[in-house]
This record gives sequence, C-alpha cells and structure tokens, in this order.
Amino acid sequence: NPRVLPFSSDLPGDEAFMQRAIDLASLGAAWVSPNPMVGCVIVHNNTIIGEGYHERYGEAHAEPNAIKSVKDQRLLQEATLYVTLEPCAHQGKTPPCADLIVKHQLKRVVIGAMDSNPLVAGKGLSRIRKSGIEVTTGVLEDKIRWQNRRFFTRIEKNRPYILLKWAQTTDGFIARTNFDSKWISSVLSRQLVHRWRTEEDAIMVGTHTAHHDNPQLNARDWYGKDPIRVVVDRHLRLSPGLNLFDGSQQTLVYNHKRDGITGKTQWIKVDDSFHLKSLLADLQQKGVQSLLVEGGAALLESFIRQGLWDEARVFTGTGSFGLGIPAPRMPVIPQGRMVIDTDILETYYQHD
Ligand code: AOF
Ligand code: ZN
Repeated sequence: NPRVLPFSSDLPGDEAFMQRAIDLASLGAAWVSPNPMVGCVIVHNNTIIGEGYHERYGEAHAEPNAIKSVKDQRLLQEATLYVTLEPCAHQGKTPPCADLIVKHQLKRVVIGAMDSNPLVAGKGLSRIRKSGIEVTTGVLEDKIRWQNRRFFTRIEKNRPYILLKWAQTTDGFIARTNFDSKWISSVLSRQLVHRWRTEEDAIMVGTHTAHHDNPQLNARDWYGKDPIRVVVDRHLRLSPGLNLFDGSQQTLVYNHKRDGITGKTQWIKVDDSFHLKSLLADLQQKGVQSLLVEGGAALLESFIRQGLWDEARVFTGTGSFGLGIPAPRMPVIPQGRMVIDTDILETYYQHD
C-alpha cells in the first residue's frame, strides 16, 4: 500500500516528486521482473493527488494505477504526472500508457529515464509531445537506471544481470582443500544473503558446491520470493537426495546427458563445449533477468574471465585457512567496503 510510505524531501521541485515515484516503484521489487519497477505520482498545485506503481508482472502499469487513484478526475487537466520510466507506446498486457496520458490531457509530464525496450524507446515520448502536452525528461535518471539495472542490462546487453557472491578468509581462501566452506556463519551475513536471494530471479552454483555444501538456495531468513535454482552438473553425478532436488522450488540442471522434467526439476542438455553465454541465453529465454552466482571458485572464475558479471559482493571473515581453494581474483578495484558485523566485512565491486 503506497500510502504507508511517508513523503518528505529536501530535494527541490521536480526531483522531490520523482524521488517519491522512485520510492513507490521500489515497492514492486521482487514481483515485477522481468518488467522494470515503475512508479508514478500526480501533482496538482504542488500537492500529490494520485500515486501508483507497477505492482506485479502482468498487471497494470504505474500510470493507470496513479490516474485511477485520483479522486477528482477533473484535476488531471491541470496536473503534472511524474513517471520514472518513459510511458509505453505498445499494446502489451495492458493498453499503451502514452495513450491514456493523452486521453486524460494532463498539463505536463515529467519522465525520469527513457525506456530502451525497442517497443517503446522514444515512441511513448513523441506520442505525448505530439499531443501538445509539455514534457520534461531526464529527472533523477541515473538513480532510475540503477534501480532498474537488471532490466536495462537485459534489454541493452541481451543477457541477464549477473551478481557474484562468495565468502573468503583473510588469507584469500574460499574453502578448505576438502571443500568445507561452512566456516562463515554469522547470523547477519546469512540473513543478508537470503535477502539478496529474494532480489534476483535465479541463483546458481557449480557441481562441487552443490555436492559439498548441499545448499537449499532459498530465502528462508527473509520475506520474499525464492529464486529459481540453477546448477551445472555436466555428467549428472549429483545425488538426487540433495536439498536442491527437494521439489520446494524450480531447479534447472544444465548437463551433457539429457533433457527432461520431473516435478520441479528440469534437466537441460547442452553440448560438450559448454558455453556460459548459451546457458545465459537459455535462462533469459526462460524469463530470468538476474542471476546470483554463489560459487564455487571455478564457476565464479569462468564468469569473471569472460567478463560476464555486473556486481560482486565478497564477504571476508576474520579466520584464515593457511591452505585451501583460492578465492577468485577481481580484475577491478573495489567500489566500497561495509562492515556487516564484528566478524565480517563486505567488499563490493562493479564492472565498468
Ligand atoms: C510503462 N509503465 O509501469 C511499466 C512499463 O508486458 P507488459 O505489457 O507489461 O509491458 C512490459 C514493457 O512495458 C516493459 O518491457 C517495459 O518496456 C514497459 N514497462 N511501461 O509505461 C510501467 N512497467
Ligand atoms: Zn505502460
């Protein structure tokens, strides 16, 4: 319910209302993928008279929700509509938002970021302008592109947004030589990882990690949606008794041997020259817009080597192994560091 979001801002004019629209948009996180998060605010005489956001994939866009929420519809003709993304111009699951705006003859429209979806790009804007409505663009655009980085990456780079995550010792090991990596067990860092899992469409591990850690790869310590689980198991050696195959969530097994579906587990056969790019294309085709890669070292390294990553989040604990499986090395310098709790530091990286 948008009304529970308090509105207060030190930003001036257009930016204040656009920030409000960004906050509203974020309420759709976890539910709208592979669509973008979009928020909309309608302002009359410097007062918000309507609000809405894209709440769920397949349902109404932000603009009709906001327009519908205005009690006195006559005010629309004297109002400014703030929307974080260029209104759509295509007949999708709902009619074009640009047409709705034109129909209601809003006085002015302020757009945050342009939509790079080829169905929309520039068309929504020009349709509104042509009708004589005054339009301003590019308000808080960087913030909006960051908020929707998963969506923009899929559309512009034609692959899912990729986040790498691992935990390492102070001396740079990701696991002991026997693959034991359960050394990192801070309540806070685990909860954070579960939150991250709710934020992405899919989560992936390699064969060794699936076998040695027997992870559930769900988000039981945070409210939200469990991601699709993805595992690489070339020769189908993983035990069917692993948590990954407990049927609690959809699991995709990329392998060299067979195709098939049993319950919530799907086997996808790929040729011997296993390419991450074709795996990513298959995931994208299945509606996966973002992928969290949780290990192990070999899988993480192949993503890094091929430049197929957007963010990395690395935990460093206080312990050291002296010996073990080395953590991946990042080709760029960290963007920042954060203390998670007394024992754990998070270092984060961004590509480009
Ligand atoms: C808007 N307002 O709130 C959103 C937009 O499948 P559909 O019909 O829902 O269309 C999805 C596309 O529409 C999506 O890829 C993006 O280009 C745009 N999303 N547009 O005017 C919104 N969510
Ligand atoms: Zn729309």
